[in-house]
Amino acid sequence: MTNAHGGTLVNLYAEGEQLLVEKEQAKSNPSWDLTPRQMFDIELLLNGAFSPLTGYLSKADYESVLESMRLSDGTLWPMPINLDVSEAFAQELNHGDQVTLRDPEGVVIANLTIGDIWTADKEQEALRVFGTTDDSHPGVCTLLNDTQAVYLGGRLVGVTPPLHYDFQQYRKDPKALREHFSEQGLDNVIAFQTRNPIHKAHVIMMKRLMAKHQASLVVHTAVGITKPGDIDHFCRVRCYEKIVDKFPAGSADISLLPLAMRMAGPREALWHAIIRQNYGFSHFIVGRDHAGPGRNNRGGLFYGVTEAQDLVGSLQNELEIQILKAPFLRYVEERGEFCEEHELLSGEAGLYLSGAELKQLLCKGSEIPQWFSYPEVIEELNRTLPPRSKQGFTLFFTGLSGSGKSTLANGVMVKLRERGGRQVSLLDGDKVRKNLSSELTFSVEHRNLNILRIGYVASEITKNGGIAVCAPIAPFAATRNSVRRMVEEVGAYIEIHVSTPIEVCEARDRKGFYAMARAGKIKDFTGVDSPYETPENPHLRIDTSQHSMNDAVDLVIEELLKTGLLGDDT
Ligand code: PPS
Repeated sequence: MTNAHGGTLVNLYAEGEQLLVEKEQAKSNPSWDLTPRQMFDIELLLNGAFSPLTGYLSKADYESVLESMRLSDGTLWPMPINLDVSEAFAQELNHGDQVTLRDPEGVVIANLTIGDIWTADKEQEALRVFGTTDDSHPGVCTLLNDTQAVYLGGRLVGVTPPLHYDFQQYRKDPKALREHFSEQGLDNVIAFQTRNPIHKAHVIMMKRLMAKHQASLVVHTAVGITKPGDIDHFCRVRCYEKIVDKFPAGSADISLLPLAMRMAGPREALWHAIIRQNYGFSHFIVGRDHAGPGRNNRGGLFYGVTEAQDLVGSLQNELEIQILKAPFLRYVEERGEFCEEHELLSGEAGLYLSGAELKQLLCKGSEIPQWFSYPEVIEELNRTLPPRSKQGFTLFFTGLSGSGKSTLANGVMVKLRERGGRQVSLLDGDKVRKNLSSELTFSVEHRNLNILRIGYVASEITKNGGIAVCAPIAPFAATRNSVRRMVEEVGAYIEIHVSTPIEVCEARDRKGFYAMARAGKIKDFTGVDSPYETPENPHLRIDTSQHSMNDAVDLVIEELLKTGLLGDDT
């Protein structure tokens, strides 16, 4: 299908007879359960948002994309899109085999006919796509830690479109949005990509571009995976609903893009533009530090603020969609208006609040300045984002057996309850092993599974505003990091290393396990014949042989007060 904007649109869904054949084949194919990230990718592959892709990239296309942001036939396409699967699953697969891809409930989404199978060089991919292997970059972190080792390329045939229950009135696939634009006679429509709430400066910036290009506007918001810690899309969409009437009647709309962002800056901006072209937009706004992941470990930006605008702008002649550079507006108090940098008079500084600064104000429960946003938007943000002192968090104690972590965790829990006003749950190592992980051994694999279970429960408690106090041994750094990432998607994660030396733990030997381990009666005992990887960067280290338990509890509470999570201090 073609229309005025966007070129040929791929549609990978089977219909009629072919659909019946695909459903039949799915019954005997090996199955792969798609992860949330893979669900977003496949939705956009199948509905043509990723046109001209007809499936996951072949190895040649993948390498070409990394090298030159183009498929091997020269077509612009900056982002590797592959199905990553485990080595164990890949072992059974060969070129030409079919795999059925299912959603987490087992519904058949698509059949994949495998073209290429290969083990990805992830460090190389990170360098090419993100320009760094620094895993404080969220895209790099996902790639290096969560993406499976083996990549599949191949052709997809869609069976069932992924289902969404939320905001259905705003969910239009590329075909539906193109048809909508045609029916409404909308020739010029600007897409505004965002993963944040919209405030006054954004609205004024968009109005300026709309007037200049005689265009209407769609807030085409990413609602798949965005940057960890972002305000969730439920709240954001409710905020967008409050700003639509700030535009001339009927000129602005909302539409949802189920995109798993990579936060790859310039490359990602180009990808965003191509996707919006596929949705039939005539114009696309590229922002400052577009799809930037924030600051790196040294406090600097990963990409230059105009790098994305420069890259996409330089490729304008290969794009059908017109690229608009977002002007950067500041509020000039003296004049009571927003100005672009070049409009500032000498001596005028202009006010600006970054997304992170806004979040800080909301977390402190501080007032948001009137010049910055609309009261309706602020009210909505306050409704969803309680101040930090009312948000959930996870307090994760890790340390050797006998280090005192259970006693300390219990003491802290009791103190928190004494303060009141918060729901506290204790996930102690022994108790979890009895109730949640009774079938698990102390092998590396089972320990990791045990800790991930604790992390899952802790993140659920945290998400719902509770305090999860965890006290397992958790000997492996990578697993602790997985828990941290899981929790940080929904709240704060505080790690406390109970660093009591092994000699002291062994001398205490309350349960007699050290003696049994030394005598070879227990195998894989942490610190004896199984390793403990010392946390590199915990919030606090407490050696319980150097402090009374009362003091140790106080140290933890003091640390929590410093973070603002208990409300009395910041
Ligand atoms: S892990 O590694 O985090 O999964 O361990 P965890 O679930 O916290 O262990 C809970 C308690 O199991 C007892 N125990 C052992 N610990 C370590 N290694 C071996 N092989 C082992 N076998 C039994 C031990 O008493 C742990 O409790 P704590 O409170 O740490 O002493």
